[in-house]
Amino acid sequence: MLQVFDARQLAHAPALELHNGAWVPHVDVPARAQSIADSVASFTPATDFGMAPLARVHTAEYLDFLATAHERWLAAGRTGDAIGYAWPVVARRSIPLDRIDGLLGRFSFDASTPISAGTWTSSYWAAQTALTALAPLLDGTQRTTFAICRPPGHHAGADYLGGYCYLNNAAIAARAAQDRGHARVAILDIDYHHGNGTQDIFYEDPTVLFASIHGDPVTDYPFFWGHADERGAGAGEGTTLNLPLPRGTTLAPYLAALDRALDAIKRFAPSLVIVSFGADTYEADPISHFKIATADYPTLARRIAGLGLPTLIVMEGGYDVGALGDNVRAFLSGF
Ligand code: SP5
Ligand code: ZN
Repeated sequence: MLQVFDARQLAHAPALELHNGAWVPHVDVPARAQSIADSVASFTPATDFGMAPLARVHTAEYLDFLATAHERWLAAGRTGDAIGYAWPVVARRSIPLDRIDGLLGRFSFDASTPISAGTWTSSYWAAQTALTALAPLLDGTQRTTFAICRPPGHHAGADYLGGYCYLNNAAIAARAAQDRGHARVAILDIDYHHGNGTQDIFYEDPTVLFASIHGDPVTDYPFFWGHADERGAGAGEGTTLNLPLPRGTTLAPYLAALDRALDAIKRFAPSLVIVSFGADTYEADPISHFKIATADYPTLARRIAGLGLPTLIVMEGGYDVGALGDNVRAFLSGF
């Protein structure tokens, strides 16, 4: 199995996030990606596919903002990480603001996703990592590949960051696959958190199925997306499937939900599947609340492998750095 990792993803080093009213050390530490890379036998660095595949998913204004936000923050006389403190209420009109604080609010939705000096570099190479891992699936030389992406991507929408995510690596890979002839692509999101960015990007798109199993947003971040009645809209009605599960969920009910997601994928009949894989479903994850054990991950993976489709695995969350390498290796072993 080809595994792709690029060390430029370690440049992203946000210091703090706002958590329960306090500024606490950010959990997306560079050591996360390094521990995954250390746990796989060998990896290939990313190839540069340029900006075009990113622009298939993200707006030009957003990409320009993200690439320049930290410079603008410094130019405004600030130090450290750029972060917003005011957000537009849904459906407020878009105002062409120039002040960095206005832009940060406009292009983000939470206070846990600071832009550090290295954020653009790492986000860019995380997207290239996903594209590099996709390439051998497109030419048929591999059946399953793994992209060690950091920062993660599934909370990032077409024009917003949040949830530790800046560019939506899985969505960028999905569009690139479509551009290379895969008319129908399924994204199976098994991170603990709902992948609101991916959902938004494809919400009205009947050609991409988004199926997600996640902690119930009634109790868990990102709260405003991921409820079971969100099923897509317009031409995309029915191609979004949300399977929220309660805190404390163990393997058996998790597998029941996974089988529902896999049945939906089979009915959709894609020619390629992208797995947004978060190891934050792990029982000891410091910010999540499912009870999946390391020994359970091969079982999950075998069921996904049972689809028999070319499969790109894209790394999303997972914050128990000490166990992360073992959990990822366990998951990959099921393929
Ligand atoms: C990709 C991904 O897994 N993103 C998760 C984003 C969750 N963000 C908010 C949850 C609040 C947890 N803050 C924890 C700080 C503990 N030190
Ligand atoms: Zn997560």
